[in-house]
Amino acid sequence: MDRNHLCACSTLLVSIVLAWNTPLAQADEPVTLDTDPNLAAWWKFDETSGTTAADASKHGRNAALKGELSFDKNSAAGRTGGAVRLDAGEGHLEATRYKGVGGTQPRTLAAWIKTVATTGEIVSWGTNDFGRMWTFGFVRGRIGVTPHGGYLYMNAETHDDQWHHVTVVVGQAESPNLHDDVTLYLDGEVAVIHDIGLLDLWPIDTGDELDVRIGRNFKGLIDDLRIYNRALSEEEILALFKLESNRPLTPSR
Ligand SMILES: [Ca+2]
Repeated sequence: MDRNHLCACSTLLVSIVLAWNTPLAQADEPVTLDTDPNLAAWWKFDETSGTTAADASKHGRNAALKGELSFDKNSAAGRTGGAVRLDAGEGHLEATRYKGVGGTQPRTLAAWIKTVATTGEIVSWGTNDFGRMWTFGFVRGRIGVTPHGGYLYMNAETHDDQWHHVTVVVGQAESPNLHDDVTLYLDGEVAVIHDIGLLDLWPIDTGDELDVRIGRNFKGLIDDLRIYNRALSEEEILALFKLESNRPLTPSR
C-alpha cells in the first residue's frame, strides 16, 4: 500500500468513526429559548425537597436556599410545575460564586411572580456602589430595576395575588443607561413607565463583588427565573409569557 492510499484509508476511517459518534439529531436540533447558549442561568423551582434550586441552563449555577428555607416547606404550585414560596425575612437564595451579568453587557432577566406585597427583590447582584448594582424587583411598590443611585419602574401594580410575568432588558450599548437602553415588560408587553430618576443617565456598569441573590425580602411566589446575557426581542419575551419557550427561535434574531 503506498503512502497516499494509506492516508486516504485513514481519513475514511476517521470520518466513519466521527459519523458514528455524532448523534444524528444534534446538527438539526433547533435552538430555543430553553437551549439558547446565552441563557446564563435558569431556575425552575420545581423541587419539592431539599435546599438546592437546580440551574436548568446546564451551567451548574445552582442556588442554595438560605436561612430557614427548604423546598420541603417552601415549595408551592407554580406557573409551571413548582415555585419557591418566600416570606420576606425567612431567607433568600444564593447562587454561590455566580456573579450574574457584569459590566455593560446586555442582559435579560425574566420571572413569574405572584404576591400581595409590594417590597423585596426578585434577583440582584453587583457591587454596592453607584451604577454598580443590578437589582430587579419592587422599587417604590412597583416592579422595576435599580443599578444603585438610579431607578426605573413600571406604572402597573402587580400585587394582586395573580401570576405576572415580569422582564427587564438592557440593550447592547457602549455605555448603557436606564433612560436610553433599559426596557421593562409586563405579561409579555412593553410596560408603561411610572417613573425614572436620580442618576437615570448614570452608566450601568455592574460590579462583581456579590453572588447572585434571589428573593431577598420578597414575600410571595417566584417561578421560572431566567438570566440571559443578551437582549431578548419583544417577540421572544412574548413567547416566554405564552409559555412557548421551547419553540425554535426565528433565524432573524
Ligand atoms: Ca416552576
